[in-house]
Amino acid sequence: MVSEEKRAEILKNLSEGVVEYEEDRVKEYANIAVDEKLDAYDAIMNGLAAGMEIVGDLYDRQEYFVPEILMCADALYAGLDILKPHLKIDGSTGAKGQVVIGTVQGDVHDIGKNLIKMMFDVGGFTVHDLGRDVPLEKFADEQLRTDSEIVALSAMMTTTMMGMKKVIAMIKDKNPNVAIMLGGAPVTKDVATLFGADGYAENAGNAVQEAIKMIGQLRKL
Ligand code: B12
Repeated sequence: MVSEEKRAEILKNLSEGVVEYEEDRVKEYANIAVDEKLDAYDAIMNGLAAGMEIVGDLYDRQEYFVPEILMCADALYAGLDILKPHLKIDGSTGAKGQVVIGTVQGDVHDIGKNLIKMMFDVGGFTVHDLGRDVPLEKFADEQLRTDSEIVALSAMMTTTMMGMKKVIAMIKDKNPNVAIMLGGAPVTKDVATLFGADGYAENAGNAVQEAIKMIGQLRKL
């Protein structure tokens, strides 16, 4: 077990490494996290993703602009590459099903979506990642093509979030037995319910459990 002091040091350096876009520092501390057997999920969410939250605040305050943010994202991904193979999540035994995932049309934010994708991967799902700025009908087409049980949609802007409602209608129209899950900063549980989604998760931590719950309900029908 890693000491509380060491854990704090690792998380601080991962977070600061992302904020200062220091890829080498992030890689160094991601490796230290692995050597010290710090839980990879803890390192990712409370280190790397926590750093990205600070980056968000700096962007809001106009201290950081697009170039800085992209360099911060590179640092985050460098850490993810090292930590992902060590990630273990509850119930990660055996295949769970298939999920189509993507960020909706007009929206290029994909850092959060990629974290969710990673959780599904590690959780034993087969993931069909459509990427970002995905034309709305493509979600319905890909669901039909792959016969996936779940479609997971991400949106980071209030404007693009509205596209989710259209996707839900399109998919339910073609195949009502698909569980649709929403997420992203502007999305709330109320929005998800209002749009007719089957599930919602605020972050990567509960996304897979929520998905497993949705599949269970689907199979009962
Ligand atoms: C990084 C970033 C960018 C990067 C994106 C890089 C990339 N490849 O993703 C760049 C610089 C390209 C960018 C561009 C723009 N951005 Co921007 N961006 C951000 C920023 C700073 C951080 C987002 C982020 O990555 N967070 C870290 C991740 C880990 O968190 P997350 O995305 O929230 O994901 C978590 C949860 O939401 C959830 N989740 C996410 N998706 C899903 C999906 C499912 C199914 C589930 C279950 C859960 C889930 O789980 C994730 C992990 O826990 C936010 C500010 C903020 N505070 O959010 C603005 C922000 C989202 N951007 C914004 C804007 C306006 C823009 C631009 C229009 C700016 C411009 N004027 O050019 C453009 C838009 C371009 C476009 N058409 O999409 C606004 C949106 C405002 C709004 N409410 O509509 C924000 C909120 C900033 C602000 N306060 O103004 N941006």
